[in-house]
Amino acid sequence: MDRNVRIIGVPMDLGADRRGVDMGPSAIRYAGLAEEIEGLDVTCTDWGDVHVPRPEGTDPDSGAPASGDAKFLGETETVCTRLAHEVDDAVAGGDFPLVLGGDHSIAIGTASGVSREAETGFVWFDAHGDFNTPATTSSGNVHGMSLAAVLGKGSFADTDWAPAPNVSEENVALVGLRSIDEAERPNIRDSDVTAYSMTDIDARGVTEVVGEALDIATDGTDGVHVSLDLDWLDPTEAPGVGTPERGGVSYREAHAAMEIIAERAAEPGRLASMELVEVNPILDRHNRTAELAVELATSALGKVIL
Ligand code: NNH
Ligand code: MN
Ligand code: MN
Ligand code: MN
Repeated sequence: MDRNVRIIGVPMDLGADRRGVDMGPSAIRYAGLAEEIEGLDVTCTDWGDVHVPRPEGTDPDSGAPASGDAKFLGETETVCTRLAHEVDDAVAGGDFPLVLGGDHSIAIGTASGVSREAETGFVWFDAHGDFNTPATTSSGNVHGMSLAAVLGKGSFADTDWAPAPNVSEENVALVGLRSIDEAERPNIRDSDVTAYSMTDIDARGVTEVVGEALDIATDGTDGVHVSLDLDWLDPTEAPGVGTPERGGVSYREAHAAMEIIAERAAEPGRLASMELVEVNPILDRHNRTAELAVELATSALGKVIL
């Protein structure tokens, strides 16, 4: 990594049902994130947390009637707007934003901040598509809608905070899918994103799939944002997530993916930003999912074995 890493925590849990994901930023810091980054001879500054309202005493229907079925949409907008400002500020200051969630709804803020002045491609590592809209969701949870929001799908098209200013569907690749809702599937199929399921990884191997995902995300863009939902990994490796799905990538496959990102992101500006989301310490075992998040981040930032 050729830039100072700016850590931005977002203790957000309004976009998911299981409580505890708001403690993700603390758990990832406790697992030694800053120390491990500095061990790579990369400087690192922790900017603390973006303020997030507590769900207690907050009305889930705050998103106004136009929100359809999306819980805490008003608060999500507030948090994502704050985060977008922080991420934009980091990029403008020449830093590399490393955002710690929190649930995946925060990606809406990261995306809007990082793409404010630059065409940005996305690689979205996840068991889920996060492609629901308020019209198709069955849970009402915004973390299952975050990528659709970034791309301005459904009623998100009518908001000024959700669609990211400079992200095109053609430059978005999802990797590792294995749990898509029935009503969500057409949203993905009818879009111009490229989606790789676990079946693709089985058939072609993680190296080839991630290489192709990076080709898509770098094609004509200024930089790539890596959004890493820890439920991308198999729950045997990452038990501390709210919605674990069997059949995810192994420990080594995850590292291989991050190492390819580091290799391909060597040109200045190529890797634009990264976020680590959905770590839930309450459901975790001895902080191992947070520790894994730290390991994968350092792999993406250039840690090599030899
Ligand atoms: N698809 C489901 C929903 O819309 C689950 C989403 N859960 C996630 N996404 N963890 O990454 O609620
Ligand atoms: Mn500012
Ligand atoms: Mn997700
Ligand atoms: Mn997920």
